[in-house]
Amino acid sequence: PSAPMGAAQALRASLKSPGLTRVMGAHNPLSARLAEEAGFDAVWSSGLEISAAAGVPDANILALPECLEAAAGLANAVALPVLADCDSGFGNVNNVIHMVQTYEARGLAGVCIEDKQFPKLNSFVEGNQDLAPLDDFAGKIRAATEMRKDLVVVARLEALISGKGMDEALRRAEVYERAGADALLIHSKLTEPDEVFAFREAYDGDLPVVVVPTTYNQVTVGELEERGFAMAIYANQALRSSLRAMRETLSRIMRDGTTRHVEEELASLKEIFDLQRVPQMLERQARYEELG
Ligand code: SPV
Ligand code: MG
Repeated sequence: PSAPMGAAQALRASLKSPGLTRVMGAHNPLSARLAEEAGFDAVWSSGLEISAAAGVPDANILALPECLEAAAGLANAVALPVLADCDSGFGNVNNVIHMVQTYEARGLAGVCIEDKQFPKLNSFVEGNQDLAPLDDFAGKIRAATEMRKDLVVVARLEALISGKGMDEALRRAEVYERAGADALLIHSKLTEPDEVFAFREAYDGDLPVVVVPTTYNQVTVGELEERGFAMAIYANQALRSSLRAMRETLSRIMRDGTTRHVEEELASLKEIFDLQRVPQMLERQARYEELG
């Protein structure tokens, strides 16, 4: 029997395979396990989700060690490959080299870096969305791909977010491909998928193309496959659904003065215990205590 495929190899194979790779955003091991249980192909260690869970803006307020700890926690909890959102690489090319080495050592399958300045600001927040100089970012991609062993390196294009337009996105795509990127992520904040479709159509390189359909939420897996995309990242829907559910439950408890009316909408304690792997723990305990 051959050795089990490493996380990076699994992600690479999935990017290259026909059909759309479906990736779910997570911010903690519990949510990563829910993504695995639901049947997603991979997990996205979302900067937005991890920052939001920490109660801080998605603006490089959390530093590399905190992002790495969160991402490694996801990778530890699931058998799925984890693609880590690494913002603009935590600084300059030196930070990117350290990033690649530490993320790879902790079992991440891939890293994604975006061509914005450090500190970055979440793409959907009004404010400074300026691009990094092309050469600086190409240098980061080159450094990342030369310093990694197997880690997948995704180059994320923010030209459409920053208002620099399609030509700039295409020009940069070509440069990042030459710098060794394994995949391109084209980001858009439009409410229709037209501009990511136009990018996919006009880009004639060889790299798989990744999308994050957050604002153009009507797009389907079938359409994305038909257009030739390799991967879709559902970056924040799990966090947003839990937020809504928690808010409603909490206000109901305040209003009713009892938890009786919310009880039947809640996950059971058994569901929690199962996600914590309590049955496995008890089984192991019984086995080893018997041996001892
Ligand atoms: C994230 O999930 O942190 C992302 C995707 O980078 S977005 O929030 O759309 O920028
Ligand atoms: Mg992010």
